[in-house]
Parts: sequence; structure tokens; C-alpha cells
Amino acid sequence: GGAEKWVMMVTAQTPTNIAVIKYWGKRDESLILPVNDSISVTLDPDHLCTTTTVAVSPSFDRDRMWLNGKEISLSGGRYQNCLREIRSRASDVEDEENGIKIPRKDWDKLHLHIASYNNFPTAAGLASSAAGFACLVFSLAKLMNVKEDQSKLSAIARQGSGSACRSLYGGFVKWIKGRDEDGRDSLAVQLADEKHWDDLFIIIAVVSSRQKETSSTTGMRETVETSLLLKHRAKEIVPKRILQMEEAIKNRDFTSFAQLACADSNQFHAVCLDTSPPIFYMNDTSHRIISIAEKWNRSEGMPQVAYTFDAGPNAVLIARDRKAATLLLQRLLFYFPPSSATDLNSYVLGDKS
Ligand code: 2P0
Repeated sequence: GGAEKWVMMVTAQTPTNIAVIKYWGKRDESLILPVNDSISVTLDPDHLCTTTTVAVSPSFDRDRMWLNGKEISLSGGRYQNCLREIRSRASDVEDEENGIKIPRKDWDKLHLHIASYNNFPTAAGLASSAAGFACLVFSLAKLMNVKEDQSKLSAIARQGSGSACRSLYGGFVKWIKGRDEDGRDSLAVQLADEKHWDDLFIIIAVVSSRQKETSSTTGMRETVETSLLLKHRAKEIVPKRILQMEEAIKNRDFTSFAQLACADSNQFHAVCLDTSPPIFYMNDTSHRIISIAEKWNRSEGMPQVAYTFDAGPNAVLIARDRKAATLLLQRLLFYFPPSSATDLNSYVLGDKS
């Protein structure tokens, strides 16, 4: 093997995140700048995560990427923006053990191979772009010895997919919409780490494994163009809700947390309905789950479970504690008797659509 035969690689794993105050609507589409702040909780790394290996070698003749074993194109603007931003921040890299030296200026000439796997079905309508772009940016930054903090990296991941910026941190995370036109201050900050509130149990009820009909990007564009309710939400509702949610998280106040999360999910779907033509992400099963949760919370006198739905019909249910999670699963199994063996981490309720 001559000097040109080496390969250097880095592997990283990143979980997905679930918004409890939703991002919906961009003020700048190419930089991915949102119309409002959002807050999310990052899941445990063992469930719903992306694992990405990035490799560099002088023998690679172009950048290439494989997603779940299948080659995909890197020609899209989002990939190109992330790769360009990371490359421009690369430093000298030295691997003494293997005698490899990559001076900073060589990163422009060297090509990358990227292999990414989701440990959940990409087609299940569960956010995959969030974990995917966060992991891509993080692993490239490690490989190229980028000396920026997580927040700065989050602003790069944001240019791959908005929600991705929130997956650079664990625990509770806020994506600050920022004011700058160049997007430098539109980034994620950690509100509390994963140990701060570890009583919470998250159950994802897979209602339908069909791919959504309206992509988030298209849906948001149509909402921004046509919904007056979105303007009211972004200006009058979300700023106050963000402060209240930060307070609820700080105090581990589940009652406020659940009220805010449910109200915000419902308003996000109301904004979708206020779009012309209207966008329907939830289905009858989703609505039934909301009714079951609301009825149970009312009968207990205080919230036991928060629900939140993204751009699809699947329910994300956040239980107050282990006991509430157990009772919730019992209820779900009662209302939706399983037709076959199920994995309770992703309990399939049957596709009614
Ligand atoms: C969120 N969603 O805050 C909201 C709630 C879906 C509903 O972020 O165009 O895939 O790549 O920035 O991040 C989904 O939107 O959209 C999303 P792009 P993204 O989690």
C-alpha cells in the first residue's frame, strides 16, 4: 500500500427529537429560517436514531452518500450547504498512529463517502431528517476537526433540515429563530439536559406507516402563503408559550407542560387546516387517541399524558411517569387491541386510512 491507500473515518449516532412547541413556517427557505422559536425533547439514543459513518480517502474521486444501504444524490442544495459550511471550517488533522496528515487546505480537494442508517423505518412517517442531518453535520465536524461549539454546529445542521438543529443536544432544546438575515443566530440551545426530568416516558403510537402526502417543506410554504392564523400564532401566541414552556420544564411542572404541548400540537394542526388548500395530517385514529388522552386526563383531575402530532398521523405520547405510562399502554391496548405481536416501543395501532 502506498501513501494514497489510506481511509480515515468517524462514526456517530444521533437521536431524533420531538417538538412540544412546534416549528412550522419559514421566513427564508434557502437558509431555513423559521417564523417562530420552537422547543423539543430529544429521545434516548437507543430508539429512533441515525448512525452515520463518514470516510475520507485520497482514492475517493467524488462525494457519495448511501442511506440505509442505497446510494442517494448529494446534489440537493441542503446537502451542498451543509458540506460547504463544514468544509470551510475544517482544521489540520493528524493521525500519528497511522502516519496520516491532512492539512486544512486539503479538505477542499478530498472527497467523502457517507453511509447513514436509521434504526427505524424511514417510511413510517417518523421524523428522520432531524436525526439524519444532525448526525451528518456532527460526524463531519469530528472528522474535519471543526472547532466550533454545538450551537454553531446546530446552525449548520439547520441548513439541512430545520428540526435537525435541535438534535445536536440531548434533553430539552430550544431553537431560537434569530434576527440576522444570514441565519448565524438561528440556532439551538440546551434548556435542560437529559437527566433534568427523567421521570417522563415517551410512547410513540404508529397509526399509519404510509408516507405522508404533503412534505413538511411544501406544507410550510403553502401555510406561510395562505394562513392568517399562522401570522397570529407566530406573533402573538408562540412567544408567550415559549416562556411558559421554559418555566414548566425548569420546574418539572407536568400539568403546565402537558397543557402547553397539547395546545400547541392542536394549534399547529389548526394552522394546517387554515392553509389553502387545507392540509390534513391527523386521521380518525389520531383524533380517537386525543379523545382518549383528554378523557383520561380529565378523569384523573390532572394531566397524566401529553400528546403531540407532527406532519403525520402518528401520536407521540409523553407520560408523567412510569406508572402513567403503564396505565396509558393498558388503555391503548384496550381501545386498539393488537392484531398481531407488537413491539411496545413502536406500537402499531392499525392503519385505518
Ligand atoms: C417540528 N415539524 O417542530 C415540526 C412540527 C413537523 C411538525 O420540523 O423543511 O423536516 O426540513 O426545515 O424540519 C418538520 O419539518 O422541515 C418539522 P424542513 P422539517 O418538529
